[in-house]
Amino acid sequence: MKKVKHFIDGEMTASVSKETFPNVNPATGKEFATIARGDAADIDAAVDAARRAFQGPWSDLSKAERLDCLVRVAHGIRARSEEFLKAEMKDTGKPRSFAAKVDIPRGAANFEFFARLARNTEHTSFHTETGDGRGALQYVTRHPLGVIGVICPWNLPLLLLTWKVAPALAAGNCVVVKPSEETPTTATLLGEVFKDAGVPDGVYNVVHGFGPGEAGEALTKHPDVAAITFTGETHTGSRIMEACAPHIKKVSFELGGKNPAIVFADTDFDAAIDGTIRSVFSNTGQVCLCSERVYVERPLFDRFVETLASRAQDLKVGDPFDDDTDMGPLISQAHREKVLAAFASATDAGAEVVTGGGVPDLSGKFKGGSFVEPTIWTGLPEDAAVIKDEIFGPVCHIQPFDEEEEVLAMANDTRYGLCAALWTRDLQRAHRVAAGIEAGLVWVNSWFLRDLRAPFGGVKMSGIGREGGVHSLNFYSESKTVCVKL
Ligand code: NAD
Ligand code: 6OD
Repeated sequence: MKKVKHFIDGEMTASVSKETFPNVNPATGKEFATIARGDAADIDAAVDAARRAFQGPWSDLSKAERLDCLVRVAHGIRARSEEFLKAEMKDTGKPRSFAAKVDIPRGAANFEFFARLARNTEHTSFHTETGDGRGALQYVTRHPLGVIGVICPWNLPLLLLTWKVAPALAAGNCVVVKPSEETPTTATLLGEVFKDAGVPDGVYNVVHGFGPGEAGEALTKHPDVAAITFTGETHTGSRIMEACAPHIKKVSFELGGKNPAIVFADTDFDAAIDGTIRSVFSNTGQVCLCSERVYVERPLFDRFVETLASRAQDLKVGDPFDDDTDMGPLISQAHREKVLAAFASATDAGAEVVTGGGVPDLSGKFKGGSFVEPTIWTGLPEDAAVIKDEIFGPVCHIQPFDEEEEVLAMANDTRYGLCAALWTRDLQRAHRVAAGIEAGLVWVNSWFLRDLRAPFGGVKMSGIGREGGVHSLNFYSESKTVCVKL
């Protein structure tokens, strides 16, 4: 059986302990590879390699040479894009229709984008009056932090990993990545690409394994890791923050969400339906930006619910490798149990199940996959658990509203604050509601439309800090102000 190994100091290596665990295809439930199970000893080796690369070969290169390396990595991903695509589809069960458009192209684009951005960053300077007619010149330089710990989730494995690794390296650091235990393969393939691109050994390291008490926790606690960049669940973020506290490590957190979509009666109906189908069901609802709470102005409510349900029923659920498939499985049986528990909780709380609510009847090898049906509920009170807690599955609840103030209050009544989608033709209202929404990102008449320069991140329990453009480069570096009396 295929073995997925760590990538440490430019070499594919087994765990010091020799322990492994299974890699399961969520579309079939079948194990297809074993994964090295890293612990503190493997993290020590990876951090040591990264520290040596940072103190030597990586920092010895000029900035232009380092950024050229990143461009070669982007080319390397593109040259092997079919291999990356198949690996991502097998690890996650995501359909080709999504992964080929989103995950893999963004993996390459992240490297090119941050290489270009870092090439064009400018230093700031100030002239300060000193009262003696001569003044002082203050200039600000930026410096890498050293070794960065990168901890990633399973929902967009290559996209989110490269979204962190590319700016960290562009700012001059070296990295140790702990991918999700569910999705190890593309992180490892990327090691081969780094090697082929001639990037010095130790600049990019990968240690596989679990979080609590194992590789993930060891990375957060390692004294030579200067900062942790993490995307995942809010609860995990709290654990990581505690682990980072003793060394006052910098943290950047992209966490959970319970995102609202608000549809006003004046909307372009077809656009709102198309957008909401995407924002609820893309990647089987496993995008942190997905809308799990949909609010529809009452005059449009019945028509919207009926049309969205009919479109959800048309989604083709099944084989990720079939070009026509719209929705693959959830990431694992364990996650399916969690989503099915939410389905049960919704019906217990009195939801009307407009469509879905169960497991699709798939035949052959997909019988063992962790599939659920695209699901839509109505009729729940706003304090129902499934309206409060992130489900991370292909499901939404649709609530009617009458007044703008009322819908803003419902949209903001959550501990999360990642994003929102507004659907309206009234741009004055769009600006007003966008201003009132408590979230880091608001899309108007669109969803997941990305400009990599824009700050990305959440408020409240959806995260700390911003990624994107210079915000990423600033997180992965520290400024130094030099004041020269003239
Ligand atoms: P998770 O928090 O369970 O795991 C994420 C990573 O953290 C994994 O690599 C895991 O091994 C590691 N980990 C777990 N416990 C750890 C610990 N104590 N110390 C160190 N590492 C630890 O999240 P997940 O289930 O992989 O991903 C789904 C979650 O991620 C959802 O809540 C989703 O909203 C969130 N997410 C947020 C964003 C965003 O941009 N805000 C993007 C994607 C996913
Ligand atoms: O597009 C991105 O850069 C990004 N960070 C997306 C996050 C999606 C969450 O699942």
